[in-house]
Amino acid sequence: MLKFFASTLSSHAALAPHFTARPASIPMHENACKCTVLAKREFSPPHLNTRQSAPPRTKARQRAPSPANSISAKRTHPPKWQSLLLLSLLSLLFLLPQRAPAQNEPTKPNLILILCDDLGYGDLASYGNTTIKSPNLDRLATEGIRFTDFYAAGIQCTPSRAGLLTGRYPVRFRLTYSLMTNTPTGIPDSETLLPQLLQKQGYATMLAGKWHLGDQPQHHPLKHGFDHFQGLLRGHDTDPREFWNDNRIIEKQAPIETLTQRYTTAATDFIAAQSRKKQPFFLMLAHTAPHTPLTTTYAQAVEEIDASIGQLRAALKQANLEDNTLIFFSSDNGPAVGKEGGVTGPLRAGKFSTYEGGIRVPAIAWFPAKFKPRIESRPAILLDLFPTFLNIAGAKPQTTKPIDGKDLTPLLFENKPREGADFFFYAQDRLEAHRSANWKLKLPDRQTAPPELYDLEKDPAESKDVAKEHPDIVKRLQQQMADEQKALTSQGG
Ligand SMILES: [Ca+2]
Repeated sequence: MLKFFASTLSSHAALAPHFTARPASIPMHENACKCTVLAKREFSPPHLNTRQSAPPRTKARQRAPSPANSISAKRTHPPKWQSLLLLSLLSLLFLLPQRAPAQNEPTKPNLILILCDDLGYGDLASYGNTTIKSPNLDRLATEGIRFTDFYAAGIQCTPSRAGLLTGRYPVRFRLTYSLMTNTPTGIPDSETLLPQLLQKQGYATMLAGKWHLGDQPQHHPLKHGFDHFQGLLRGHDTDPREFWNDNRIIEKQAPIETLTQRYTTAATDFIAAQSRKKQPFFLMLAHTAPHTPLTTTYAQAVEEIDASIGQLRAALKQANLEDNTLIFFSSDNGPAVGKEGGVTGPLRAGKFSTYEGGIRVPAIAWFPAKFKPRIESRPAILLDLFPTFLNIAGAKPQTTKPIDGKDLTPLLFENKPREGADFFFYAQDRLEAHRSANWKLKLPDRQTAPPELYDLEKDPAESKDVAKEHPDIVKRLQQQMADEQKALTSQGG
């Protein structure tokens, strides 16, 4: 079954040969240099200007003096009635309302985040799968930036989503387990979520799909930054499977086989509505698939997600928003491995593990008007989307709390390195693994055993523990883990 994964991951191009040397349709810096003035005014990243160049100088300033103007200039004092008329006109101008924004004024980019539930690293053709068909995702990957070393923010649903929407390791606010039905725990009011800050930037916000950050009234997505919500408060493996439309339950037991299409329809309707309003939007499309239970095969569940991407792109095209919309596609954690689960490609273990199979996930960033297509092998993590999306929207995190994610706009827009090369991975509240550049230190499940060291560049499958060969590196990474825990404790969340 996994014959295609026999080759190592160190040569990602070999897994997806069609990604190599595809020319960008639009040169990345072409628009950037045209509109510096507006870029600084509208957004933080200077590369984000979209639709128009800086306003031209006024004709009066550009024009050489005409003979008529010269004659006027020779007059010493205009007649009194002319001065009065001028004063009246000026007064009238002050009384007029402020002008409405021009049609072609730059609009903030729309942000679409598509998050799958338990989609494995090896489940897509662009990541080496040869049995599941995903033409729409393949196209998204060839037109966008495909990450080879992208990490989830947790090893299971709730912590990963909490990290994604706050930009902070969820251990900081003790949301480290996936929530069950009717538990009092949920996303704390003290956390500021990405959609809340995007609302302040004038964005309309919608969650279509799964929330899983609490099912009590105070945890509802409409109370944490989403203007609209269509989907489930919990996983679809819980009973009852209530389907919500904003703050109302509209179906007590939503059939599993309808869910992907329902989320997709909600998402495309939202896109159409927003295009009519001409308001930027943040859409989080959080599929419950291909998490079990499934009413189809696993492959069909992934293929339905792929079809959903096709519908989403058709909706963007129909709304004429393709040039001003960023799509980020990823998964909340690795796949459940087993009969009904997905595949991790060459990676070790799966969901619930801090070996690569549990945390390394597919990730595609698509914004063809701005991103050059490429394969990106430098690591990044879902936590990074918080400061990245905020920067694109022209905002700062606006919180005094530490943010663990790093702004990826330099990496995405200008192919510059991400700030920081250290990534920490928690199993519930236990700091269990640390990646620093190509090295990964992994504490074993049995806490008495010594830590394992892997060179992910040479051995992405984590098959050969090289801790004994590199005691100095083990010591350095152990110290960094200890420092990280100390800092986290001293910051008090
Ligand atoms: Ca999950």
